[in-house]
This record gives sequence, C-alpha cells and structure tokens, in this order.
Amino acid sequence: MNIQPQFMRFPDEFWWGSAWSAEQAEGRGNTGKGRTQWDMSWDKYPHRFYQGINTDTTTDFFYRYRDDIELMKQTGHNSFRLSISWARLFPDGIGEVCQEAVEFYRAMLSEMNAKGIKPFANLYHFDMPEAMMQLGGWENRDVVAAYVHFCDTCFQEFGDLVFHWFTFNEPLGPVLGGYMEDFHYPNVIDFKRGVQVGFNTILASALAVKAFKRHPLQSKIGIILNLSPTYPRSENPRDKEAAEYADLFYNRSFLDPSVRGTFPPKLVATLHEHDLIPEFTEQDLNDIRENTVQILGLNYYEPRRVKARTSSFSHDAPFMPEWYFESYIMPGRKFNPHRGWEIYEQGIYDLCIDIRDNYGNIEAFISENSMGVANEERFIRDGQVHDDYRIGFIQNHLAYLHQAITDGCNIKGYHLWTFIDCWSWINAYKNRYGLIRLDLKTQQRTIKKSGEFYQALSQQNGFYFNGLYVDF
Ligand code: BGP
Repeated sequence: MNIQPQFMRFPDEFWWGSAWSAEQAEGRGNTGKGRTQWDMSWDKYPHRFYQGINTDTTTDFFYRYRDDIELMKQTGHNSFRLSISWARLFPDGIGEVCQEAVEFYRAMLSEMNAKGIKPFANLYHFDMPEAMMQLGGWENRDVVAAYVHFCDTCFQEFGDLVFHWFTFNEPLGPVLGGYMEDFHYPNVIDFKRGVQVGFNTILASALAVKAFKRHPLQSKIGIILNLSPTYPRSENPRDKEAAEYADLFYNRSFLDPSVRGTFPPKLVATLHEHDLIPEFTEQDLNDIRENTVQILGLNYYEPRRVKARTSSFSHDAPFMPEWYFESYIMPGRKFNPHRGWEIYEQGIYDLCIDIRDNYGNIEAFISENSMGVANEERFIRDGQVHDDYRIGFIQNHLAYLHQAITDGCNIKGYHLWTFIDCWSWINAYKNRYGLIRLDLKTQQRTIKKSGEFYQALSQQNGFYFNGLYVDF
C-alpha cells in the first residue's frame, strides 16, 4: 500500500493522548499502598530488573501529578489513560477501601478534568496485590470476586470523573510472562495453569462489565488488547496454517470472548486435544456471552510473522503454542534493535480492518503505539532529546491509521506509550518511550522534540505527511 504525501486531518474530537499505569509511574506515595507481585518479584529476583531499579519511586506521579498534568497540556493531550491501583485502594486486595487512596485518585482525576483532559481509567495493568497473589492470583476464583469488588468500588467512587473505563490492559501479558515465558511473577512454566489464568481474566472482565452496567454512568467500558496482526512467511498452505494457529493463541483467544462473547471453536478443539481445557461453569459462559465490551483499545507495536515448523518439537517439553509454528524473520524488515521488535506500519491498518470486518466495527482507538529507545541522552542537543526516529515512527503509523479511518474503520483516537519516560517491568528505565525525558537522579522533566511535535499534531488535529520516514 502506497500512501501519498498530503495533510492528514483526523476526525473532529479525535482523542490525542498517551497512556501509562499506576505501578509504572506513581511510586509508593503515602496512602499505605499494599505490596504487589512486583515487590514479591523484587524480593526473589532483584537481579532480573534492569540496573536494579524497583517500583519505590518510578516517575513519582503520586507527588507530582499537578505539574505533570500541566505537562500533558503542553504536549497536546486531550485525553490520558492511567490505571487505578488495586493494591492502593485495597492494600489487602479486599476488605475496607482505603479512604486516603480514594482522596488521591479523586484529586488527581478532578485535576485532569479541570485541565480539559479526559481520564481513561484502566483497572488492571499487571499489578496483582500480594495478598491476592498468595491465594494463587488469577488461578483462584476468589481473586476474581475480589477484583470485581474493587472495580465496583471504582465505578462508585470515581464514576463522575472518568471518561471511559477499561477492565484490563493486555490480559495476555500475565499468561505469557507468568506461565509461559518466565518474565513475570509467579514465573511458572505451565501452559494449563496459564489457560486457567486466561479464562479467569476473561471471566473477571465480563463480570466487571456486568457490575459496570448496574451504575447509571454515561461512560463506556472496554478492554485493551495487545494485538499483533499475524502474517505467514508465504502462501504455502503449511505456512498459512502456522499463522492461523499463532493468531488463534495470541489474538483471537482474548479478542473473540471480549467482543463476540464466544471462544474460537478451533482454539477450543486444540485445547481439548492437549487436555488443556480450564475449569468453568455454564454460568461463566453466559456471563461472558452477555457482557461483552462497549469499546476496544488496540495496543499495536509489532507484527507477528510465522512459518511452518522446520523441526519437530520435543513432546517431552512443556506444551507451548509454538508446537504449531516458528517465528519468521522477514528479510529487509525495519527493526527497533533496542526492543527487538519489527517496525511495520501497515500492521496498524491491517489490524483496524480486521476489527472493522470481523468484529462489527466496534468503537475502538489505538491505546498504545511507539518505540522504546535506549541511551537517549545520545540525542540531546541544547538540552533537548532530538528523537526524530520517534516522530517518524508516529507519523508513519498515523498515515496508515488515517487510511484505515478513510476506509471506514471506527477509530476514535490515538494514544502513545507514553507520556513521561516510565518504569517498564523488568526493563525498568532501559528503553525510553516518553514524549518527555525523565532524569532519574533529579526527577527533572524535559519535553523532547517529539513532545513539541505531538502538541502541534493535536492542535492542528493532523499533520503533513511527507512520505515514509525510514531512518530508524
Ligand atoms: C506494553 C505494556 C506497557 C509497557 C510497554 C513497553 O506492552 O502495556 O506496560 O510496558 O509495553 O514495554 P517494554 O519496556 O517492555 O518495551
């Protein structure tokens, strides 16, 4: 697809903004926040965190939110996604709500509203309270009930201040990281338990939607999924079959139940074949069917390219979806070496078209996109990070997004990852994603060149696309 140079104007009221999460940005604060799985992980594996940085301070948003919301304005935000910390509201995961925490979030959300920034509130971003993790985390149905109680409390306490709600960010993340690929607590390798975690989070999301509908609110509730359009190496039927399996496990597994209320039959059959079906009741399936999302957040970073397996998998090894496919590295691809992710702008278009054609063109927005780059101080000139690569990345993706909207996709906004450089799980502050640079020693914030670009983009509700940027 060849997109011509032109001024790309976006629809009126388009949401320009960015996203981050409580655990990654707030710091501990002084409300008596409970410990989370990240503290547990830190106790056990401090060496796994880049430069040994934990969540004590992060970007210190708890204490600096007033100034930071001013910076949101200066960088063109008309909307912003944060998450509400379950462990801050309920230090033990359940019980009495912490009033100081309620006051903190009310003050912060009020400040955003006062500055004309629409708050998008997400209710789970990889941050299980320790007390809940000790019960087995998402493997335990009591934890699902505690989460729904937390969500219900949020709708009650903050319903007048939140523009749109989201039940989960990337629910695939805890399954991959915690049960398959060893990068999140509890660092288990057990796909069957991972499937139970996946099912229980889908159920938790549906039950949160059900609870939401009991509140008389104008806002909508959705989910944020990380979706990588999946491309086979070739038209060979074996390659295409490999791509179909990868797509089922990593995209349709959460997309179908969230939007359609059902699971893909071929995925269910495959799980049956390997004795991987989770425990559930008929009532669970009803709840999932009847409480689908009203809006969809699309996190797009990279495509997934696969080919038919060229070697057989050891059937003595634990089951993994890769029994059905192998990753494929496409010659000549663009690539972000800091994160190891391919850059493929047309993927954002293909993803939107899939949602248009196969998911009823549900109201959606890009909820995360951008590139993380290490050692950005290399690009400081006159005190500012000159991140032309990030501007190029954003423009390239927006050009394809604009085309998707022109072709009828129901896309309402574009949020970047992220606002100010923030802590990113085991990568901590290695790869910087912000529109604003964070000096870790002083906590000083400095708007990058991309932050100035973003301000102009939002103000003009568009930008002049000069052709694809290629110098990554
Ligand atoms: C997304 C997560 C974010 C953030 C981002 C960048 O998948 O939703 O929380 O972590 O990825 O992450 P990383 O630093 O691992 O590149």
